[in-house]
Amino acid sequence: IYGGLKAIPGAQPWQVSLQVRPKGSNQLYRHICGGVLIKSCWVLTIHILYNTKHEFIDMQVVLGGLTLNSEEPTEQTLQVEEAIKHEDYRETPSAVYNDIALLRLKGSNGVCAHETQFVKTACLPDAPLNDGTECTISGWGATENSSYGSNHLLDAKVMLISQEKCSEAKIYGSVLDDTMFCAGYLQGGVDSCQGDSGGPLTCDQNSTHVIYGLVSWGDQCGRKNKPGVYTRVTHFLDWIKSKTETNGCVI
Ligand code: 4AZ
Repeated sequence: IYGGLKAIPGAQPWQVSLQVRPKGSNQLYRHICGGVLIKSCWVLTIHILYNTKHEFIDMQVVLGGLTLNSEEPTEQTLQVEEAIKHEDYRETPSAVYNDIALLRLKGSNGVCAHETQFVKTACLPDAPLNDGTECTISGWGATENSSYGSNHLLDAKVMLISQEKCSEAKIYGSVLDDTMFCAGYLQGGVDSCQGDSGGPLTCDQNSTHVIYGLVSWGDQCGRKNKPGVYTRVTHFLDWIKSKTETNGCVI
């Protein structure tokens, strides 16, 4: 996150760190991208693992933590049972389309993550929000000071930018489609970046936090006229429901 601040404990309780290590190794798990807890056993994320051979990696998700290099008592670590990719995912040199995936977590009796002050689900949005709405992004990705990312979870406020504005020639031109939207500031500075991918852009809707976007792509980070591009979650509500069977924010 560029232009962010250290997240307050419990402020982003749906934030997931998706971590990998070589299969069967004793290596420490390494954070590769973000995700969002939407049900006790379901995490929403992006395509990041589409090219990974799952037989060669161990994957885990960590919930309820703020720092990557130390274990915190508030953390819950869960294994991934299944990764579901979107059938229409497509990547070109200039954009990523249908950039969404679901992870089903391992648990017992339908319970995986346990709700606490530090671990909660984000609700799915029920309708589009207005351009200019202020929303929140978070993650451990690259910052203006470190391309390696941040050890501490950072968050920042960004504004939803209209599709028309973001499709202007000096911004992203004609590559945008309705599976994505832009958010941030055209003057630059505050943005998501590499390592934040798959993580949340949440907004207030009817006094609840809804997961409105997933960090997807952009032309570098924090640059003037190159805001972050996010997967448009409202475009995928039927897809999400068909894969997870139900739409709710109760664990
Ligand atoms: C990336 O490389 C990436 N500024 C993520 C987000 C943005 C750009 C690049 C948005 O994963």
